[in-house]
Amino acid sequence: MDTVVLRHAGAEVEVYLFGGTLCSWKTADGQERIFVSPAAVFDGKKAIRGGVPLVFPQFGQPDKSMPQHGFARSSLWSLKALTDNADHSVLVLGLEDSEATRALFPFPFQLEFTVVLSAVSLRMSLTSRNTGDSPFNFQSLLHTYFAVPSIGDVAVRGLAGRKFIDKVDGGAEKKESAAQLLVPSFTDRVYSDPAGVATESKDVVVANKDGGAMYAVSNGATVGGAPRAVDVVVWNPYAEASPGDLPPPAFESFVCVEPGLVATAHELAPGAEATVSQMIMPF
Ligand code: TA6
Repeated sequence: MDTVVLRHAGAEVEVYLFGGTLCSWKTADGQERIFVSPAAVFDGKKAIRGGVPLVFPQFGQPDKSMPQHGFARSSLWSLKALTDNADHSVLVLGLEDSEATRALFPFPFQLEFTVVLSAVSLRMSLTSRNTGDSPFNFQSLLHTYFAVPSIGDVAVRGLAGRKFIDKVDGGAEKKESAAQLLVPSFTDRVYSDPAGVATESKDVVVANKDGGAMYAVSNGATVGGAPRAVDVVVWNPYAEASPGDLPPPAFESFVCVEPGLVATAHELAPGAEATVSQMIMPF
């Protein structure tokens, strides 16, 4: 399966054209920062388990006629641009509607996945553009699998006070009271802002619960060019919810922190675009 490798100042990312899935980010010290399951299937049919799967036009499976998390992560993307300058190197992949996608989602669209690699950071953004003349509803998300030494030692800081949907507790709506979210067991939460209140980004730190920070993560979203409250999903299945291509103990080695427009479906007007972005700085 074809990949594109981007290098800058000793750092390197590798992105599969299949799914547009970024499957490796090595910082200049050689450390791999992105998790991919040892049992990931690379058959060009099934979405790659791990990396940064691109979720569009649905999150989960509200439309049962469409695959879980939509079709973007199991479609063949094309290379649109590769550019370099002193500060960073940029890769742009594209996906647009086809007969296959229109059979599932009857609207013209263009997606762009942009990767900006610098010596000290990785910035990703998924832009969805409505290229038709009718509005459509969509969800989109960057499903980032962060490599960690041990999920039991992970804390996610910065979500205190946020509302979240607890998918492990029947979708109950709760409010985060902890200064740092620990992930000691199966966790599947969608953090969102009170409707119509916040437009700011949701910046978090993925850390060791006993202290040291691992990743500073800035998450943002826009719809129609205006900032929109980004949602952040935190997931780890532990053994009990691990899918077949993620056999235990693989769950030990990652935490998913996923920026998206997913708490509700969003309408995109003809000609408008929406972007979900994530900027990661490892410590
Ligand atoms: O982002 C969390 C989540 O929606 C979980 O509910 C779980 O389904 C996970 O995505 C993985 O989904 P997948 O379709 O990749 O197995």
